[in-house]
Amino acid sequence: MQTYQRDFIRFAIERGVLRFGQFTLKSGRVSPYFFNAGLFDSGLALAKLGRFYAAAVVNSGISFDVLFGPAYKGIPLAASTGVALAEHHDVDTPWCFNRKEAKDHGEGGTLVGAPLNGRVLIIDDVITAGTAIREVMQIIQAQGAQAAGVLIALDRQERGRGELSAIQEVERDFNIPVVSIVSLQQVLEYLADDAELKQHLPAVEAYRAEFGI
Ligand code: OMP
Repeated sequence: MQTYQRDFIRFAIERGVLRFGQFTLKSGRVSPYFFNAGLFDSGLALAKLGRFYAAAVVNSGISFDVLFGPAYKGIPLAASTGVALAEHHDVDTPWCFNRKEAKDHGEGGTLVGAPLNGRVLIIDDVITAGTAIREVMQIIQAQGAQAAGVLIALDRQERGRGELSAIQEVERDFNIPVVSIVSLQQVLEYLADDAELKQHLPAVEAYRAEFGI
């Protein structure tokens, strides 16, 4: 695990973004942990978050032309990643996002920001079963653009439709890399090293045995 990844897990736990308890997921699975990116809810938290995403973009080596933040949660994530790439990595990258509802006045349409052209790096929060990200791929394909990869904060390393993880299925079906700031494996390592958080390990490991890859 790299230093920025350990720092990210600590930061997510401190902000209450990564929590332990009992949570029903979109997929219907009942999970002993949840990652709520909406709780990076201050200017400083968002600035720091953008730096973690930007570090992961650079670390991934993925080349792309435009950042895309899917509505709603992906929008501040892509925006803060773009800001951090400019401020901390000297890279000025175009970025854009979609609306969920088409607008029929003003600039119109469902896309806002830079044109959704060329190689697109999708910035999102979490992939569990892969439903949300498949919808995003349709938006990109409809524009005639090409997905270059997906960057998320947490890879929950769960099975998708079959035996592969949802992320491995997306990588296979769309022939693109999916990278994350951290994965469940790294969260487990972090928990194991922390005297207080260790108590959550058995539940998370049991969940992983049932739904994980
Ligand atoms: P899938 O569409 O099943 O891949 O689920 C991804 C979405 O689930 C995310 O975009 C979130 O809205 C939500 N989610 C979280 O935000 N954090 C989690 O830890 C788990 C989920 C989830 O419901 O699976």
